[in-house]
Amino acid sequence: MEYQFSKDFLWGAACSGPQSEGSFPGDGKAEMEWDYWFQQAPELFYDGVGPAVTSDFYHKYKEYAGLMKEIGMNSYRTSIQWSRLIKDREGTINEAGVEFYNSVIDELLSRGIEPILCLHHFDLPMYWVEKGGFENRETAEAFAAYAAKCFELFGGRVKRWLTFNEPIVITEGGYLYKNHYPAVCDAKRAALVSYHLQLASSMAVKEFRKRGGKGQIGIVLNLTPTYCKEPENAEDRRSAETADLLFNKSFLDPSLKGEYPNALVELLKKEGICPEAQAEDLEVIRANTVDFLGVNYYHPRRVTRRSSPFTGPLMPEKYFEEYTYEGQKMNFSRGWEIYEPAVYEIAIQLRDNYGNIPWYLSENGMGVQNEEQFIGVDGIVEDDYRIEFIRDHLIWLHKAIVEGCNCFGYHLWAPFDCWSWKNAYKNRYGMIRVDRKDNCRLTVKKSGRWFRVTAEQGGFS
Ligand code: BGP
Repeated sequence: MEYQFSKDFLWGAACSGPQSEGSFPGDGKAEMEWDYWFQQAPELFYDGVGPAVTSDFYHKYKEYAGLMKEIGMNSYRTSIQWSRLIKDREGTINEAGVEFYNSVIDELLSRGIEPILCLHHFDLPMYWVEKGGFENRETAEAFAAYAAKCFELFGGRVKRWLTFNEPIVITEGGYLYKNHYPAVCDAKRAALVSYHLQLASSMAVKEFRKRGGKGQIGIVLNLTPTYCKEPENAEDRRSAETADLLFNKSFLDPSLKGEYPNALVELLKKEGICPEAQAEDLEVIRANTVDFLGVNYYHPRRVTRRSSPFTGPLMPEKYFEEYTYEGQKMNFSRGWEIYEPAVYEIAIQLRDNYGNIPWYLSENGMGVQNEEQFIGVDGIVEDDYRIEFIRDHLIWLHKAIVEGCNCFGYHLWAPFDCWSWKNAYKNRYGMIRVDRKDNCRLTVKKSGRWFRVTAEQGGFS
């Protein structure tokens, strides 16, 4: 076989608690930021669909697990909802939440699917939002206590843990670009939130190590490899370096190396937005780097130097402009560039500059609108575009592995169609179709069939 992967390679997919379970008030779950924001401003959400039902994983997890097995998955990442497990700031446990996550873990394990659990996927409970969210250092401490509780409750059966999913998106979504709650634009608050998110992640790693248990802990970072338009131009190169510092290295370096890049600290100081870090907190960050990394990769970032001075409140775009070019390969539906070689370049970076840390591609996927138009005569979504997308990325991943990169798996976003924040059900990503008009009826798409064969063979030709 031309593209053969190792026997223990992870073939799987990822989703999250808030995007799949549904909220279902009455089961003891507390309110989290998206429940609240949807109530405040439903018009911001595509088709007016909020997080109440999503894909009904809360009730249908057994059926989902069966189908995951059927499409060949040997691993599944989801997240625990903090607001489902813990009811309030005092740390009162919601027994129904414990029971639910125990049942999900049991169900997955009984089918030979490894559960990989993330502790936070954009879903801060309102009882901490009310206290200032991650602008408040107390929230970082509370996160570490919640993490410790999860390790105690589920640690015996879960081998791989992740602290946060895409912490930079929490910062940019909530505090720069208004895509997440609290939807403000304030670079100083953004920098503080980023710092506390990193601290919270490192504190959770510390709790994990304290228990001395089995298993490993990592973090999921969405990496956007940054390419400049005119590499021969020094200013252009600088614009790409700055974007890379702000969007990639701001979490990559402290999480993997235990320290912030000097150039980032200098930049934040120059702008007057550098958070005041306590020496003991920096020591926690230094001493608690992760065991492995999850890389979410969707698209690269193309930048060039600014053509005109930046005005308005401070934003990353002060340092670069994004550009598009003719012939750029785009997802025909989602508007994101498709650039597969970036997977290889990320791998080489991690091999050469980050100690060849073990990592896996924890999200990669192709969102498509109105996917029902691709339903064939047999009632199956004929998503050949998704098969091609996965294959093309795996080819570059394979090349990287052959060249000594330490990548141990591929997870598609997502196993099944799921709710996606303000985009709700606009873009479908799954290998399993969820028909929301028909009581969330589930059908395997063509990509699911292809994935099964690929996973069984451990590769493809
Ligand atoms: C990632 C997030 C996921 C998911 C995905 C697709 O960044 O980790 O939670 O939402 O993006 O996003 P969208 O539906 O906006 O295309």
